[in-house]
Amino acid sequence: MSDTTERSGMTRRQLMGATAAGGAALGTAAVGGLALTAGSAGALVASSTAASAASGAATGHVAPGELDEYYGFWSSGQTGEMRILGIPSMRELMRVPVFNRCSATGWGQTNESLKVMTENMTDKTRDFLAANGKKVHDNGDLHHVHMSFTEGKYDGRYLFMNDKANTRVARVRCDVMKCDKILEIPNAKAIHGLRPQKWPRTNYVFANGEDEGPMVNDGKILDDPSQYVNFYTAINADEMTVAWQVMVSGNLDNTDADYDGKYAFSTSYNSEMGMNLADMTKSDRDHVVVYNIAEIEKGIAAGDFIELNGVKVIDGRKGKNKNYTRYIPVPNNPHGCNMAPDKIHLCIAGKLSPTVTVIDVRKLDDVFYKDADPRSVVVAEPELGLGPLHTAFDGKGNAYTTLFLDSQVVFWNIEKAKQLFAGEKVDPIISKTDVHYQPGHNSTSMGETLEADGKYYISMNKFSKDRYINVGPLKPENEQLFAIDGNNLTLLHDGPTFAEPHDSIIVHRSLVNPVHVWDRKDPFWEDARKQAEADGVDLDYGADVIRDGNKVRVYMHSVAPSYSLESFKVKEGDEVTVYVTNMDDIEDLTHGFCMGNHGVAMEVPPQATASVTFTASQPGVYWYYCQWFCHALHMEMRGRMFVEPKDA
Ligand code: RUQ
Ligand code: CUA
Ligand code: CA
Repeated sequence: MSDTTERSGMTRRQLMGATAAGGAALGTAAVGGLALTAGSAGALVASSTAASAASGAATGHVAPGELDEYYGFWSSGQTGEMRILGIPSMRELMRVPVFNRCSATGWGQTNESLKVMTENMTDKTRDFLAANGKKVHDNGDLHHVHMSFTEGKYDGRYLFMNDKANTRVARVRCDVMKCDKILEIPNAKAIHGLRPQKWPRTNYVFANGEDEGPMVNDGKILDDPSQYVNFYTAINADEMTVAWQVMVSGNLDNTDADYDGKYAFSTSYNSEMGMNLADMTKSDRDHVVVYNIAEIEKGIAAGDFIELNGVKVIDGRKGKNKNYTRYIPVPNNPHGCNMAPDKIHLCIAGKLSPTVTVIDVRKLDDVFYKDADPRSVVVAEPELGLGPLHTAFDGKGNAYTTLFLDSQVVFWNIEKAKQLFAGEKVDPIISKTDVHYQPGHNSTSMGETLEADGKYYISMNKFSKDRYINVGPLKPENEQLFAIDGNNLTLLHDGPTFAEPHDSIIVHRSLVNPVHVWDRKDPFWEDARKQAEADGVDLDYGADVIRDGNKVRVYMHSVAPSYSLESFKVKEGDEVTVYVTNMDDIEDLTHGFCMGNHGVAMEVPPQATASVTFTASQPGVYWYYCQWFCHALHMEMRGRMFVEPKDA
């Protein structure tokens, strides 16, 4: 961290130096002051007190300028982005656009982001979007964010996340905190639960298809649910391609994987294959599907699959092939599916039932290979309260389950729950704590890994009600941070959030090491690099306008506070692509590019290239400007596009 101070110092000096070189008439003092407000001041303060970062842990208090001990990676539900928080301060640090479109960064508009959003899209979706005059979906519904694992521990490489709305899975690179892959999952409908494989490493990301549909969904079957199926998908995490799918009976809600690399699990709340609420809740029992990964891989290798829309699909429906899947009956309409870091216990939250079903995953071999009764793997089923949704762990044998209807978290002991199940007179419940209000997901620091440390607990509450001053009929959600101390949870912080984080993970900061500036050789703008090469242009220091029929490619770079092109000319009707490369190499010196009245804007962080394409259909003079406050002379960082009339 110590070099941050130095580099921040350099930021200021270089800002002033660049201004002087630009021949600005402003006094040095004024420029220095402005440069500080452009962002370097924060970095200076933060780095100077970095050493005391851990000091606030006991109280959760992180003083201004102090750094958090943990990263919180947050989903955002129907906003479609991923968020980064500091824990325990609960400060929101960053929003990473993924499935949504973003006005600030140009996500969904730049050619680089459009490539990520479209390259692994099905043809069907591409055609659908074209029919609606679009290239990408405008929305997403991002529920679950999870990090890649190596041997049961977070490895800091990637974050994976689902889009329930448009059946996609995305990956975010942790080195730059940008989304680099979005994969639309064929056959499945509405990807909900998502988990990376924990052991031996994240070779697969597992993803649940929540909505049922006809196997071949071509408009011929509606009212014959017996022909409806669901798909469980294993994604090759390195390639971000579909490895295989399993066709299953009943829908799929949440999923998790074990710590041995042998089994993965899904909860199903609609084993009835009902098409309405009454039918989906009709049975006494639904089930947990258990996937035998090695047997499925063997089956695929032996050719026991059908090919459906380019994907190898194995038949794991009830009673079809008992090597691939087993169905464990659990109380009706379960929800959460959480593997404890003791490597043994899988906790299935009852939702409609006040219970959590605890499965000993070591007993699953007997079910698969000795045909033992599927219920024989259940080792506890404690009654905990109303509306159990998700369970988190402290690494000390305890579990924390959210009670949606009771607006509480129940803190309980797994071993005692097993004793109770075996007939002993013990109470597994350690405490119940009120939360505000109606919790869905929860998470503990490092709690879904072998390094669960039992320090912090987050309750992600679906309602804030009276917790904040009124902002109108649409209220924020409310998230509450607790310290776990002994047998108690101590409330440290309430944090309002915009629609609608579902899930979160809390990762120690030592495991996450993003860069400060991009590497010029980064593959993210590979296409721009190739195009510049073909055009004989220096992408790094370009100031060129290349005409290619009615396509015009404009290359410019930025060094605060100017672009290398102060104007360029195109003709009415030209398809214009503007490439901007930020040659500043100082941390936090982001520029932007906004073309006035063209709906075009993007971020250009240090040492990055970004590009955007539009049609110049209106003759006239248009100013483009830097839309990221970068310098005392940021306002002056602008230029003109001149669009000549067609027949001028
Ligand atoms: S689900 S509130 Cu989308 Cu994670 Cu349980
Ligand atoms: Cu460059 Cu503002
Ligand atoms: Ca049901």
